Amino acid sequence: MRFLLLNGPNLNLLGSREPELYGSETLELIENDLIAKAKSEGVELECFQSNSEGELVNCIHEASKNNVQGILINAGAYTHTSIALRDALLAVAIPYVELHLSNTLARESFRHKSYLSDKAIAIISGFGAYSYELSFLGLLNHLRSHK
Ligand code: CA2
Repeated sequence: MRFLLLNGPNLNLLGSREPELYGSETLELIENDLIAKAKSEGVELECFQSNSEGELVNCIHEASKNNVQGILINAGAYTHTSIALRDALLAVAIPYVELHLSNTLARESFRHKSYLSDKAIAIISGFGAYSYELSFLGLLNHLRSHK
């Protein structure tokens, strides 16, 4: 099986700023841990981060050509603004899990709106870096039981 992990704007700064909010692990560490976890489950995990909405859309299009079966996405602030990302995910029709480090519903009201949630398999929010592992396990379980 092949999965894609997508990270949106500013998540490249993880580990360097605001550790009280987003934890002290770098994105590279989170990605490498998840690649190893995925490998142990027989899943090939591709990782991509961009601060640009268009690049994220292009990566979702590529996922469809590359036979990606599931997507884990932390779209960062684009979660709350991007109809383009929503449309891309719906266009390729690849099952996805929306994930967040923080509990977005416990934060400012502008973070309560998500353009991705209602079409996601599930939402994992608030477990810090562990949200990535939980999302991976949930997506894997979902796809194995919905063959
Ligand atoms: O909690 C999450 O994972 C978020 O997707 C993070 C986004 C935020 O806009 C969403 O509402 C919730 C912000 C990512 C910013 O990442 C930083 C990492 C380190 C230092 C500064 C920002």
